[in-house]
Amino acid sequence: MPVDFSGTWNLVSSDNFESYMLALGIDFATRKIAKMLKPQKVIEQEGDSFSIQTTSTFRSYFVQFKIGEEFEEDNKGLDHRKCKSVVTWDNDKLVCVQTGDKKNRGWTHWIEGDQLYLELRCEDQVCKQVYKRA
Ligand code: VL7
Repeated sequence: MPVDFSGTWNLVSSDNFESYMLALGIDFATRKIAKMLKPQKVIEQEGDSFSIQTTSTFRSYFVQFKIGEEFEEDNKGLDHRKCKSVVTWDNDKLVCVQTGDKKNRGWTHWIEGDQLYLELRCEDQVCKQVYKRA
C-alpha cells in the first residue's frame, strides 16, 4: 500500500522560509506578512492524481497533477514565475522538480508518524516545514 497524503494539515513549524522567499525574489513587505502565516494544506490523493490546496489569510495556492506528467505551473499569488513541473515518487516521498528561471527549484513531501513534512528548495536555499493533521 502506497502512502496516502490525503487530509487536512496545519503548519506547525517553518525553518528558513524567509531565505527561501528571498531566493524567489519576494519583496520585503510581502515576506514580512508571509512569514507570520500559518497555512493549511488540503491534499486529495486518488491513485496517481493529486491536488494540493494551500490556504492562508493572505494568499492561497492550488495545484493539481498526476505522477510523472509534466504540467505548466503559474505560481500565481506566489512569485508568479511560470515553470514546467513534474512530480514523481522517490520511495514514499513525493518529489517535485520545477524547471524555469530559478535553479534547483522544487519541493519534497513525506509523512512520518502523524506529521506531514515539506522541503521547499530554490537555488541554494532549503525551507523545511512540518504540518500536523487538523
Ligand atoms: C507554496 C510560498 C513565497 C510568496 C505568500 C505566502 C503564501 C500560502 O509550493 C508549495 O506547496 C507545494 C507543496 O505542498 C504545492 O503547491 C508552497 C508556498 C510557497 C513562496 C511566495 C509569499 C506570499 C503561502 C500559499
